[in-house]
Amino acid sequence: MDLEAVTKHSAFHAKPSGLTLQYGTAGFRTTAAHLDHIMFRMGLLAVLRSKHTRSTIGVMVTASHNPEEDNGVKLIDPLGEMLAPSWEEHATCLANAEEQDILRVLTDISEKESVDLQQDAFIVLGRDTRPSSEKLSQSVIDGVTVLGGQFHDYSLLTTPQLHYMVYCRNTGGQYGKATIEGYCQKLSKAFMELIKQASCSGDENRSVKVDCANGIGALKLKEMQRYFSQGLSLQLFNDGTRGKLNHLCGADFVKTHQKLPQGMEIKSNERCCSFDGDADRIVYFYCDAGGHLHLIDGDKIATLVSSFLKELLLEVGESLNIGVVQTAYANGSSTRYLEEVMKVPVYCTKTGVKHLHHKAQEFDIGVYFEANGHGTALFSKAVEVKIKQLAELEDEKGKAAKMLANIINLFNQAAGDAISDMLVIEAILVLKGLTVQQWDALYTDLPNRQLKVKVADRRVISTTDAERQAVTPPGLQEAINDLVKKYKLARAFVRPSGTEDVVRVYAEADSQENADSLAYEVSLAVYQLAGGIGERPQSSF
Ligand code: G16
Repeated sequence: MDLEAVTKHSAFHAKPSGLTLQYGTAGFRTTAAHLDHIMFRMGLLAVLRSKHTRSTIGVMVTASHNPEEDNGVKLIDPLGEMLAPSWEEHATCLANAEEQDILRVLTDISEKESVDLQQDAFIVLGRDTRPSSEKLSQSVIDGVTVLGGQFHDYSLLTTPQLHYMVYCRNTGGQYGKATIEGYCQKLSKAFMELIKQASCSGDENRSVKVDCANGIGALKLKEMQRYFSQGLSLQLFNDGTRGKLNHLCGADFVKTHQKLPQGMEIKSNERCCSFDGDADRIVYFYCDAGGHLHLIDGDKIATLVSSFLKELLLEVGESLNIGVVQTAYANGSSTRYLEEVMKVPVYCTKTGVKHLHHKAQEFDIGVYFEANGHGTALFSKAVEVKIKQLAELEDEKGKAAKMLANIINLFNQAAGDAISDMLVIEAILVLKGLTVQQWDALYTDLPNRQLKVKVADRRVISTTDAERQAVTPPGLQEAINDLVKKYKLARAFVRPSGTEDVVRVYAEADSQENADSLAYEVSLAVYQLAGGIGERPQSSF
């Protein structure tokens, strides 16, 4: 390590005094103006991680669903997964070190993790379309190069595309080619093969309107559209040419506010979907003849995917171990439907795809989706091999196995991916001959409401039982329990966000009015017991 060079360059990326940040749900996130030092330091850390794992590591500059003024960064581990938890701690430590302590922290990490400093390091970078992203990714590159790391800058990419690139590079190309072309070809080939296999005509309307949140998803869909245009026609809205990123549009807005995105012309019963700012989440929706919005969120995506996979497995004659992973945000109706009607085991983890992904790896086939539309399906290596063998058969079994093999190729198994998930959903709808309305009718969501409460320090809230119970501050869980008792079919929980400086509140009940009241009352309890700041929670939405 050229310690002198690190010190010199670090001074160009000074940490604002008094600023403390934590590696949260999906890396560091805050206002872009406060992130220069974080980017430089994550460049340094990525080099150490790459030397330690002897693999390519990814660094993605994005704040995903957050407002345009924010930005963020996360590191991607060798198999396209989120950074290992022990290294998240190193990241937080390095991010918050005072200037004079940087070298000591770097040395500590290297010693603790037995990093061979002579080892080569290779980093790949991607960034979203935020105005601040290009400059911030230059700061990452400064950190990478000062520690002698080599790099490749993919520049504009969706987050899941960078996860895919990392996975491809570290598996010797077995998973796919680590280029945009490789990504487009792999997904579109699988999609077109699946469409060809459809025996019934299904929903003839193979066109979807896509709200791109004014983000990177629009650019990448435009780039990719020609590869599958014969199978699916897309109409893109909020493509970034006019509106602001994530503002009144995008998956997070539609899901949280339960409102149609602005900037989209929608006729009744048209199939629509929304991506988020970095295209790692997707939700579907349509408006009925009465103008009522029907939201089809991550829970219903998990249901559609797992029921399709279960059916295929039956046809293939394989009884594999399939599991669905959700979080506390999963609608109670979805969990009931999966367990009682579909007879699929369901598991609940903490929020954050890293937790869901990890749990899903325990199954032959693990389907994980957060209600917000972030998710994918994972297939064990043994399953992939077996299905590929069966796909060689020229009988009905072989036909089902071919379908399954294509579905395996169509999923981005490195990370939840709005583009890949959209193609999977579209293929399943065609293959099953389902309309979006029939899909929606699988079960009825319990009315629910999500709110945010500002508090002085959201860390005063700690939780247990996959975030379904608050441990601190004292009295909060008891207050929630008392409020929940007032309503039918009710449930509520609170948790500190890992991507925004707020406490999140979730409530569901037998009617929208009751879900709204419960969410409001729980918000007031948070405000009173956890040190609320600013305006008190409002009861109107
Ligand atoms: C990120 C994570 C998701 C998580 C979301 C909200 O999404 O990847 O797993 O559900 O943040 O997290 P929190 O409630 O802790 O703020 P994204 O799409 O913003 O990267």
